[in-house]
Amino acid sequence: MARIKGALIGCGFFAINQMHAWRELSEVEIVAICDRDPERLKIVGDQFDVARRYASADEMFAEGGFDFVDIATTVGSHRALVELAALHKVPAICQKPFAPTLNDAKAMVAAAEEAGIALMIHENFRWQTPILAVKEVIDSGEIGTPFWGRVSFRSGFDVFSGQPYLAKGKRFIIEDLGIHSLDIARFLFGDALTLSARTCRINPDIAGEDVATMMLGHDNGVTSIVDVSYATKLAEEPFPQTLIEVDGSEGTLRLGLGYKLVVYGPAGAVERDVAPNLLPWASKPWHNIQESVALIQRHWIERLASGRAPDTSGRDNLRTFALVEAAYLSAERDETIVVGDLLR
Ligand code: NAD
Ligand code: 89V
Repeated sequence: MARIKGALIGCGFFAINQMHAWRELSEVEIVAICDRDPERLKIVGDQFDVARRYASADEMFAEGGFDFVDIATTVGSHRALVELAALHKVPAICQKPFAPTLNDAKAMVAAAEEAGIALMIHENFRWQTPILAVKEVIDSGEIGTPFWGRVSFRSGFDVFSGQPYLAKGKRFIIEDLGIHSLDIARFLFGDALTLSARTCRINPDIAGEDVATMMLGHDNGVTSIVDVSYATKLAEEPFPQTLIEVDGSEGTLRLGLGYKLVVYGPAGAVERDVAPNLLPWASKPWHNIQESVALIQRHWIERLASGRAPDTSGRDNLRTFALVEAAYLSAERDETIVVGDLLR
């Protein structure tokens, strides 16, 4: 059977994970790569044995010969590259954050829909094994109907060594990391009607906020707290674990440190180990994220084949991105934001 041919743009820090995950899928072949930095192009081209290498995405699209494109560049180039994919009618995956602004993201969704191409945002955190386990418990009804939740990511990890650009942006933790946590809150508790947020910057060497606390009022009555911090110095560094609490009408669940999930229901308490798999190419502590990359890429290939929209399609991700915009607006104005107003 012919393999599905892909092309990748952006051969930086995170793309290495994406290339490993593509190589794991026997039905996929990455036939072309692109990066404006010749050194990165050579490193990734040599490591993954890709012959077709381009400094310009325009040139790569002009020559074509691939069934989808995987955009792994930083946010500033996302809109132009997704619009280029739409122009050439090539289905596209775009890394998070979707775009610099919600208006850019809306324009990207419109371009993809007009061109009739699939667009998936690489929002991988909901694909982490422990998060999938939490979702399964909620859906099973074991703890009854959820009425309160917390999605928490608190760390003192030096994220800037691998991703130095994160220290420079006026927006930092909500746009980069909180976006994942907000998407998890949507995944577990549904869409949000309202959001209020407070932020602060503790690290004096960066430009953006590194602490944020957000309260979401979900459509179905659930209230959730989404709290993120890169200024939290703990005895045991949890990076990159997301901790979850859910209170339901019949019980509770707690996803704690070390990927331990405790479910307490009418039958008593049960503790489960929901640790992610350590894939052959992965390394701790990143293995949780790395496995989710493999899972979301498999999901893309399945949905490409079936013609169904991916779970984190561009249209779906507008709702996650609206929460990011709402959080910055709320923190700036010190008021609660009605999320639906941003999506009109
Ligand atoms: P990076 O700076 O290490 O790599 C980006 C690469 O893209 C660079 O090599 C750069 O030269 C290239 N590039 C930029 N614009 C280009 C263009 N127009 N044409 C060709 N090449 C171009 O960045 P990174 O840390 O790998 O992050 C990339 C994206 O991945 C970001 O959006 C980031 O938020 C995201 N990311 C996601 C996760 C996740 O878990 N989903 C984790 C880390 C990073
Ligand atoms: O998602 C990201 O871009 C990363 C990390 C997972 C470390 O937050 O910054």
